[in-house]
Order: sequence, then structure tokens, then C-alpha cells
Amino acid sequence: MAALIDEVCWTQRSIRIYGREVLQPRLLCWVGDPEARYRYSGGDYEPEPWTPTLSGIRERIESVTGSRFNSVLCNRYRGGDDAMGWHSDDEPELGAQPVIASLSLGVTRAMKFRPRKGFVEGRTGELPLAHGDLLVMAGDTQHHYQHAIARSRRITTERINLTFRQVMSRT
Ligand SMILES: O=C(O)CCC(=O)C(=O)O
Ligand SMILES: [Mn+2]
Repeated sequence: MAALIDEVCWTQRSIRIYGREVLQPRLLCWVGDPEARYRYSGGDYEPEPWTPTLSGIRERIESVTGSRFNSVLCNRYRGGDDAMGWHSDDEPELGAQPVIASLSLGVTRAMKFRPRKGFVEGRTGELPLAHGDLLVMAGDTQHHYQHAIARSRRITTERINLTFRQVMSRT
């Protein structure tokens, strides 16, 4: 985690919500092979080059999952105020049934899940993601569910999450 904090070029991006520019409540960096361009939350991302630590982690995750990944979205939650809103990883560049491998480091945060259709308020699934946990989302997960990392008052320390993806080039 210390190596990632040091090596990765962390930036805070803004997104457009109802016509307003709002800073995203986390730091991020999009890293990948040169062809892995990606649209995410309204922004167009040119990938940064792989760092030694990220390359090593990619190799291990590819061997554990048996899937290939040409990019990784690095998210850094500085404390409990940093969060990620409800979404699915359903950008067209990822294909219909993407395999997304998500490695968590640092303080445990809860990932919430809810169905995209037929959601009943207050009924969300929750998966605590602890240091070293690898969550693999595949098949129809993005088609049927949204996920989010909620704010948490009690949390004061950092978490890094790396979501490895295979992005198809648009050429
Ligand atoms: O921080 C996490 O565990 C989730 C990150 C995420 O959903 C994403 O990058 O799309
Ligand atoms: Mn996601």
C-alpha cells in the first residue's frame, strides 16, 4: 500500500452532476496498456503507464483468476468521507459480461449491492472488503446489480482499491 501511495499519480477529478462540476470524493488514477482508453463518469481517460507494483499485482491476479486485464482503475479513499456512489461497471468498452477483479488494501470498507430492478428501499446486500480481499465480479453481475462504497463517520484511515478490467479498444 505504501508503494502504491508513492508510485501512483493520484488525482482528484471532477464530474458533471446536473450541469455542475463537482469534485469526486476520492483520489484516482487510470493505469493501463496504451490501447485501453476508457470513458468513466463522463470523463475520457488516457491510461497512465504501469508502475512496478501494479504490474506485479496484475500478474498475480491474472494467474489467480485465469483472466487477462489490460487496465486498472486505482481508487484511494483517504478516510470515511471519501466514497463512491451507486453504479454498475457497464461501460460499453467492457463488453456484455465483464470480469472485474477488485483488490482491496487498507481499512475495511463495506461494498453495498442492490438490484437494478425491483429494488426495495433499505434492502441492500453488504460485503465487507478487508485488506487483501479479492472480489471477482463476472457474468451478469453488472447487468443485474449496482454497487457503492458508502460514507462512514467512524472510519479515519485510508483504503486503496484496484479494479482490474479488460477494455476493448475503440480504434
Ligand atoms: O472501491 C471499491 O471497492 C469499488 C470501486 C468501484 O466500484 C469502481 O472502481 O468501479
Ligand atoms: Mn464499480
